[in-house]
Amino acid sequence: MTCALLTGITGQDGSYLTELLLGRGYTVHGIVRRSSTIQRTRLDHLFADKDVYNRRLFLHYADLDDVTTIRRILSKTEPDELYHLAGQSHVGVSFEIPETTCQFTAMGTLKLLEIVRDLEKQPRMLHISSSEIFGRPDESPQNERTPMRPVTPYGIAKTFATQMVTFYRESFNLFACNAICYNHESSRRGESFVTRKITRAAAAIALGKQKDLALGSLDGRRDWGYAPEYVEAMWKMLQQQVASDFVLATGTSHSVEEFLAAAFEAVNLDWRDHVVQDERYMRPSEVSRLVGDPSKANRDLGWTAETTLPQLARLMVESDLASLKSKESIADS
Ligand code: GDR
Repeated sequence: MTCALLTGITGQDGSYLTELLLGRGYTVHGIVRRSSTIQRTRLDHLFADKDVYNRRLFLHYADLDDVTTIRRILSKTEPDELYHLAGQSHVGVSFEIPETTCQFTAMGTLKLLEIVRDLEKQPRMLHISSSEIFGRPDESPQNERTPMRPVTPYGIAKTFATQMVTFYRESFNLFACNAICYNHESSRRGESFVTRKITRAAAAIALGKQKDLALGSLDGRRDWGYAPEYVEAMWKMLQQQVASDFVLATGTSHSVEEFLAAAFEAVNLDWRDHVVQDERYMRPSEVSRLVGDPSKANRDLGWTAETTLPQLARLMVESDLASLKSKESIADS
């Protein structure tokens, strides 16, 4: 049975990837941080499944900078594939906590590479990189050869991690690849990211539970795709003969305002009646012209992002409406 180890298993991508791997017959091990209130709701349905939890799905406690424990977990589980998805993933927050961001996102990745380098049985390794490495690029769309010019603490940390992965592949012969992911969203997206914040608010306003939505800049443009499709590409990357980096993107960018319009349209509301601008969500520096060129992934992985922005906004709003309504009915019963 093929065995995979995931860091960041409790996150959006970790949960979708776990479902995909279990569906393909893998044994899945996940590393989780020890804390008093662990957020594992995205995996609850798998924990409840007695044929899965502690039979084919196992959790292990470790912080990303706890080298001894991570080494022990890797030696014990001997995975064939290692998906490194964990890190401080909020760009806006990285301006407030740059040291923590670098500690986990940059140094955490280097520490993992060092452990893998010393292992007798080396797993194939995927690192989730980010479009933030391109920052304010000279060319648009960006591909795997576009120079990295990050402009945020998060982007700088990801650039370090990305270049280390390439370096370990080229110098120490590890099967290690970067999935250079553009924004990918879903109903499991954390509530502080702009898409989910918007879809939750649209649903809550439609149900009369909220009046306004406070946002930062609406001008930013992003290449937004649907997360379950991106984890499929990550898996495909580790099934290739040769380790290589891939841009995973839709190839189309939209503004925050366009996402707002699509989300509010799904509940027949006009976003202009509800959105207020709030300085707190403005960033000291913003990326620009980020849109990915996924041709290499199209060609070599046979992968294409299918879900369009209006479809994405609608499915997220519908999920938020359903979950708010079910909370309402539980409260009423
Ligand atoms: P991003 O996603 O920074 O691209 O990083 P996010 O959803 O946080 O921001 C997208 C754009 O929306 C603007 N914005 C706001 N953003 C947030 N979070 N909250 C607000 O209230 C708000 N108002 C406006 C932002 O300024 C920005 O322009 C995501 C993360 O998942 C990273 O981990 C990942 O690497 C990249 O995508 C690709």
